[in-house]
Amino acid sequence: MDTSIFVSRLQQIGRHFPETPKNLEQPAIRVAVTGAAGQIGSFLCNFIAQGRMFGPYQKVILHLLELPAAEKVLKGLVMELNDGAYDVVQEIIPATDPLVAFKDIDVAVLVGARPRGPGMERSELLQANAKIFQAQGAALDQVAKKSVKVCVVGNPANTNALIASHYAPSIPKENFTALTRLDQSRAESIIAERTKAPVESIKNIFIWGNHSASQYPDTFHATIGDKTLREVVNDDAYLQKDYISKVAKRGAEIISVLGKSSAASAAAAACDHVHDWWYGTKPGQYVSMAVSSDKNTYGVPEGIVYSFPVEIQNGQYRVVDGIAINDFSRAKMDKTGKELIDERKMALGF
Ligand code: NAX
Repeated sequence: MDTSIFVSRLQQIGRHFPETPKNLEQPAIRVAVTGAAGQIGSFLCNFIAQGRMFGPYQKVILHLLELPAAEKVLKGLVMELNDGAYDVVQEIIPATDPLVAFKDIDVAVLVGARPRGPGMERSELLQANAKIFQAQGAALDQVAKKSVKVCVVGNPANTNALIASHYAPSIPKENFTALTRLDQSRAESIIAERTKAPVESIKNIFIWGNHSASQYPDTFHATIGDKTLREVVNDDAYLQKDYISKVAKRGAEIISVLGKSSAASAAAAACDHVHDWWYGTKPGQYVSMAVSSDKNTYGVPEGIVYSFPVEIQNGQYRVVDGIAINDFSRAKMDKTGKELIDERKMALGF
């Protein structure tokens, strides 16, 4: 865990602080969570309320969106959040209408999505989600702040982000992103387990492409302490085959062992994604975020939402440039890009 998060947790527990941190003077941040009463949504709301997304000094107003069928569960979640008496929560606005939930928001974490039903084809799943993200994109366009920062978690996350952006023409494309930070955390934790190195000593494993089985965790530029990751692991065959598939299939592995899908780790990754987008990354720290590919970076096709390594300052991310791409990486990056083009065609018809 990042030391600053650890320190902020301790401060949260302390409740009364001797100094007056700057954030106390900032207006409350309005953050919407969709699918709030679901597995990931409930963890996410609790984490935000405990200061994990914006720190312990920044007030938030939680806008929680659910389907009408889950309204009662949402009511229960709100009761529990109120009972937590969290310092950072200024107000909670539960809603079943996106036009209410997205009114004047600064941040949206779009978690609610249609899961894959039995016998459902991939194209049917994409089309069912296209309807949800079309409606939510249009609602964001109508009532959210034009500066709203959107992080899509609900799968297929990259293409859902693209759809929402497509139907929100008055909001810059750069404001629509999808979560691949969990894939990055998984990629780091698997290496930490194998090498016994502390997870915080592992830097700059990048996730390229889609949050799907085709994603490419690139270890060619990563380090562990003052050595290259490849030198420490000393097993190129593993890094180029089994490791890549282990990272990509970690979600399925969790389901097979736990009997349900990842929730707390996904919520923690969503907090880290938004936290770093809001406050910035540390010098030399790169994080994975799926973002609009419109700047024709690294030969990735335009018009998709593709995961790149980014660095962030003043609330603006920038794809890290100058990373050398070898033939192995090129092939993997092209494959995952092609899958995103296919998804776009199935969901949006172009
Ligand atoms: P759950 O089924 O527990 O919760 C989903 C919630 O969304 C439900 O409460 C449902 O009522 C609500 N919902 C559905 N459609 C909605 C809509 N149109 N508006 C508002 N609410 C809506 O699923 P959970 O385990 O929380 O997973 C949520 C999504 O995250 C899934 O699509 C899942 O595949 C995806 N994931 C994405 C990850 C990532 O890294 N990008 C990793 C974890 C997770 O697999």
